[in-house]
Amino acid sequence: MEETLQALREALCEAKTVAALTGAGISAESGVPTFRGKEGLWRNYSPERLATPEAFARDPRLVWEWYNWRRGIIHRARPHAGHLALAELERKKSADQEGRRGRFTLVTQNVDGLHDRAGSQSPVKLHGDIWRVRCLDCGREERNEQVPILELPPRCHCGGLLRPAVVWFGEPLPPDQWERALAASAQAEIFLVIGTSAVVYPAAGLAEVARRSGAKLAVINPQPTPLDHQADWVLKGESGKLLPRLI
Ligand code: BV8
Ligand code: ZN
Repeated sequence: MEETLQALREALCEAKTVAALTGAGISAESGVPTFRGKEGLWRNYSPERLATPEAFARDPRLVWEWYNWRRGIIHRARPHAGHLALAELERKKSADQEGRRGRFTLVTQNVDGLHDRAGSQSPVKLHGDIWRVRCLDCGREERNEQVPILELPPRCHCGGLLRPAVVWFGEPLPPDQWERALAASAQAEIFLVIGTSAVVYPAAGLAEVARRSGAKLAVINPQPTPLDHQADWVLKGESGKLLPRLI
C-alpha cells in the first residue's frame, strides 16, 4: 500500500490534468448511507420502487418520504477529510505550477452537496442535487433546503407537483454536466475513481473514456470494483483516510 500511495502521489504531482469520479462511498464516512453496501439505502427498497419517474408518478408521497429521510441525514452530516483533500487538490492544480496551468475536475454521482460544502468550486453533478426541486408542470427549478419538508408532496406556486431535482433510473443525465464530465475524462492524465461500485451507467463509463484517451486509472475503495483489473493503482481503503495521505 505504501509504495502504491507514493507512486500515485508522485504521478499526481507530475500530472497537469487530473479528474476524479466520486460515488456514495466518499459520503459514507460522513454518515450518509451508500446505495449498495450492507447498510445500503437499497437494502429495504429496490431502486425501481423509489428512484424512478414511474415510482414518483405512482406514489409521490412515498418517494418524498424517502428523500425527506435522506435530506435529514445529509443535513446533519459534515464533509470529512477526504472531501477536503479533493478541494485541496483542486486548489493545488489550479494554482500556477511553474507557469504550467494544471487543472483538476471533480465529477460526482452524489446528490448530497458535501463536495460543495468542503470547498470544491464547481463539481460536475451527474445525478443532480437533493437540495433542489423541479416543478412537473412549469419546469421551474429552485433550491429547497427545508428539513423536513412538511407538506408532502410539495407544490409549486403554479400548483404543479415538485420533484427532487435528481436523475432517476431511466432518465437522461443533464447534457451540460455530461459534456463537462466527458471533456474532463478525455483530457485527464490521471483519472481517480473514488467510493463508487462503478455499476451505474453512463457515469461508470467515464473511466473507460479516460483510459481510451491515455489516462492512468487509480481506484480508491475498501472493496473490489469492476475497474480494479484495468487500474494502474488500486488503493484498498477508506477515502477519508487515504485521500489526505495521498494529497
Ligand atoms: C440512463 C440519483 C437512459 C438519485 C442515481 C442494465 C445494464 C446496464 C445499465 C442499465 C441496465 N438497466 C438500466 C440501465 C441504466 C441505468 C443503470 O446504470 N442501472 C444500473 C443499476 C444497472 N442507468 C440509468 O438509468 C441512468 N440513465 O441510462 O438513461 C436514457 C438516455 C437518454 C434518454 C433517456 C434515457 C441514470 C442513472 C442515475 C440514477 N440515479 N441516483 C438519488 O441519489 O436518489 S444512481 C445512484 O447510484 C446514486 O447516484 C449513486 O451515486 C449511484 C452509483 O452508486 P455508487 O455511488 O457507486 O454507490 P454504491 O452504494 O453503489 O457503492 C458505494 C461504493 O463505495 C462501494 O463500492 C463501497 O465499497 C464503497 N465505499 C464504502 N465505504 C467507503 C467506500 N469507498 C471509499 N471510502 C469509504 N469509506
Ligand atoms: Zn410550477
